[in-house]
Amino acid sequence: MARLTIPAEEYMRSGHSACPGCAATLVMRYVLKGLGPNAIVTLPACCWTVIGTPFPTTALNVPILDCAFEATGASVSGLRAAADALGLADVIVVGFAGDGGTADIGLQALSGMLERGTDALYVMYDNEAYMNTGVQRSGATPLGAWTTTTPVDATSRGKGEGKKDVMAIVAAHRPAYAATVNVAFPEDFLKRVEKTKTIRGPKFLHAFSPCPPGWRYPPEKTIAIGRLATDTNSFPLYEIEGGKYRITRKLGRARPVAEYLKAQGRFSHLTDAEIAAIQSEVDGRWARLLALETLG
Ligand SMILES: Cc1ncc(C[n+]2csc(CCOP(=O)(O)OP(=O)(O)O)c2C)c(N)n1
Repeated sequence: MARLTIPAEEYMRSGHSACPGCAATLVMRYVLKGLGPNAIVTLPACCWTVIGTPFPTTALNVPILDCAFEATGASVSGLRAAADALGLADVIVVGFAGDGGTADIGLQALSGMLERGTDALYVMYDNEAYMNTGVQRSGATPLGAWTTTTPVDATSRGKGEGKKDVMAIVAAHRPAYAATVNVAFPEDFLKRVEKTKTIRGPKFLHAFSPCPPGWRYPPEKTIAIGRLATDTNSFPLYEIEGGKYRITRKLGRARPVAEYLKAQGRFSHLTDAEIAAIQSEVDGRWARLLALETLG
């Protein structure tokens, strides 16, 4: 199989204010590498506004528009309309938001953008909690995870609910393209980004984004944790194009989910029985994904 050449150009500057080991910086770096210099990024309140735009500096070599927490999808549609009105057909509008700003408070705006058929890319970088404000649970926080609002104490065992299936919600809008990507697999990531450039209409990337302080693991383990997420089927890589599902990284045999969970402090309280329940939930999701791929 032909290997992809990763573009040498950088649109993210080396100076920024992310935590060490922050995968969200790699998500932005790979997205912009794949899109090139014509991107305009709109960001809501999230870690990335702090990482990228501490006044009066910027960490990006492309324009950035900050928007309200709930408004990314609307901001994307507005920027596309403005670019079209100015005859700037080459501009690539990118909405870039966290899981809280996408799966929870920004869901309505995202739905509107998808339903209107806005020709743009929306990227949800998923660190599985509201990290910027101190690790509060979001709809995308997985079952059993410790957060500051789902503590581990006499009355609580971490988050009691499962992770919201944002890809399924997006797929229900029948977008032009949607895919999951993971910073631990940069070539696959770049292929998905490059593909979005060839497709008109609304595109969505669900980007897995490990977070050392929020997930409680050492910063140098970000890529290893990212690999484990996909290699245990906790975060499978797949795309949906024209309604057809295709798994983009298929494993002979997945590793046990326990390996992924035990690498992170946020899951350190889980018993063997709780881990077995999470394994069976992961197995069920994987079987459903295989069935969706078979449906074609
Ligand atoms: C309407 C509104 N409510 C709350 C906030 C406070 N706030 C700013 S960022 C943030 C968390 C964002 O979480 P997420 O979207 O998951 O991104 P992350 O911080 O994890 O990168 C919150 C609650 C806000 N700015 N606006």
